[in-house]
Amino acid sequence: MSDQLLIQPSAAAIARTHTTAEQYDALYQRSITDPDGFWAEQAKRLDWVKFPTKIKNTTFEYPDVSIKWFEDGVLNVAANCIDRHLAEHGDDIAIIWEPDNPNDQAEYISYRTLHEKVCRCANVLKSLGVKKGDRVTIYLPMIPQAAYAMLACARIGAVHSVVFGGFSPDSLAGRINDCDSAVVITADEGRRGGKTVPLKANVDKALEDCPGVQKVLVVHNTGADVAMKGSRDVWWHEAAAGVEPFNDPEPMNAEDPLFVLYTSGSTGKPKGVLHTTGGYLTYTSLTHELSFDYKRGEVFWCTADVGWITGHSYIVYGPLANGATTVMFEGIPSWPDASRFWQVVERHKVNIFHTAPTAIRSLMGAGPEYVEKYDMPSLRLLGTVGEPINPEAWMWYYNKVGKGRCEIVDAWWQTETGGHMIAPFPGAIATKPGSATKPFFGIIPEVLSPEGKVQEQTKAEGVLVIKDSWPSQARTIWGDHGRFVSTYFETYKGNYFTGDGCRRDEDGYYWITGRVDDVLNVSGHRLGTAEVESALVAHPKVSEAAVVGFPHDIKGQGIYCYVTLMAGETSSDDLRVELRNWVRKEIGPIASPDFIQWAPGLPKTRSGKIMRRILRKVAENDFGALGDTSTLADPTVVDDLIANRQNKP
Ligand code: 6R9
Repeated sequence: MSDQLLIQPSAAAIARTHTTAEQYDALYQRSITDPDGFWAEQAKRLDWVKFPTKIKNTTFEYPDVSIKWFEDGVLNVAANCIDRHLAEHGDDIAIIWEPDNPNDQAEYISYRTLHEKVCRCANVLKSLGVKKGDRVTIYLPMIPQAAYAMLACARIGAVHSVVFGGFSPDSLAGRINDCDSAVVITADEGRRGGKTVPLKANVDKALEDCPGVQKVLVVHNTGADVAMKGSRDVWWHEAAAGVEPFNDPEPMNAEDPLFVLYTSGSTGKPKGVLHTTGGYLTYTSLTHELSFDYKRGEVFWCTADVGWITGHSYIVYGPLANGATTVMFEGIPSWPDASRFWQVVERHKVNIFHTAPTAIRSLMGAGPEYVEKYDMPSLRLLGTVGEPINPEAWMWYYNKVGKGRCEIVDAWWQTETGGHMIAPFPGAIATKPGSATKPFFGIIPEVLSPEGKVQEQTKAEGVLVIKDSWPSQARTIWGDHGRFVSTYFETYKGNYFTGDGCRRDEDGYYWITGRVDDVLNVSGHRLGTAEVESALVAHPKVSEAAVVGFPHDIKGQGIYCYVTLMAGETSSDDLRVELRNWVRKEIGPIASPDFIQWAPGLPKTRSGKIMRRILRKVAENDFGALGDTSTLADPTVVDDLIANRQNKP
């Protein structure tokens, strides 16, 4: 064993676990040596209209990548998440909705009520002309209607594309047009941290550039006075009152699309990651049960937004497929103060709590008094996801929030993987603060050198790839299968390339070190440097821009921008503020630059390529490690960059 801190599972976790340490080893081996047998058995956890006879049919062979799971199976995701629980568990609570303002009433939505709401929404969508295979964009705050809308799409076989409510009208328009949605679902306004978000106004603005959108379904949420456009805009509550509360779920092929979710890559254009029906639900339901050791009756709270994959898989689909009680929280961790999360845990007797390292670090920074007031005896397990967690934050989570008696589950995965890939099985795998530990069933991680050489030793460092397919893997990028193949399967042939760097220690534990491509992870949100660059150069005064990440205490990574102005323009602090607001408007507040440095020239090679390595080092204040600058077209720009490095926002 290594000398790193190793935290053994508690006696309580061992006593109740679904999977003991011995079972984990045996089942993992079986999942690798006999994937057909293993996954056929796991698929039985769902209700199928027709159980599949073909289980795995996949190849990572470049360029003929093809991924099919359960391909002759037929099922409906909404029926699995709702209808099958009705007979025995109809009165169980499916969703606890906790509003932004702690003085407002929570809502408790039973599976029976969920059924009615989803059926009505499904019928409304049909009445608006939505058919199987059509795309529907959902731009909603964290209100129950977001889950109803997703499940209603799944029920009628429409493909949803949820866009995070913090994205700007421009970002929304790009995502609507990319997947050709004819229907958008939104709300008058959203609420977050005591403020309102003008969602309907944003949609109106976005739709100026979306000629294909025919109908907008609007949730009456805050009651704000919003403009409704005659034949286009429809109030949800009015339409829902006029349709039947029953709807027969559409039988779907296991490989029919379930949803598209846009995520950032290393180019300026976000990718529409496509997930399908049978494999996605089998895997998210299995990981939800095993990674959290979930048992029926427990209250499960994942604090993500449904606009991200974590919200899709572990607020909506995984938990509801398992008949769980899932908490949906409209608010933020810091409002009205830094005890808001703990107040909600006590109020709803949450057993399993799941959040992101950025939230943990900021609450840690707010001081211990907020969390110490709360005993939280209901808590049993704490999850962390979205970015690497530093051991200090891990220990704070373990000691202060979990009071030293809760298991910590650090789950590494991605929008493209659909569900958890590397995570400790509670009660079976000892944890190490900062490590996501061991692979889930069916997952074969491999560490390669950057040049692609397999690292044979257990102890190794390099890039992380996955050697074979798993059921909830993304199938393609919407409308651009070539980009799917080149992004994930071209660099390290025969493998799925994750874009992450990683270290494997002598015990075979995986430690994710972060992205090795031009993707930033700011507060757990993925953002392409190229997206921020194209927003900057869209400003009339900007001629060129280069964006890099730098280590940030709370956010994990911050955004550092080098900007070259058009000839004749003068730099000023006012212009800095203007550019920062411009980027917020172009993409959304999550892309707000931390630093903007005026750069009369950028470090380019003679072939015109920007040497980002140098820009990263300057942003990190690490001038000693600039490396070879002799290939630069003009090496003197580096002195100017160093002299003008920003250390004040
Ligand atoms: C689920 C999600 C994916 C990227 C991924 C990696 C980082 C996620 C992590 C983690 C270290 C963890 N990441 N979980 N890094 N430890 N437990 O976040 O999906 O938004 O697509 O981001 O996030 O860099 O490649 P997504």
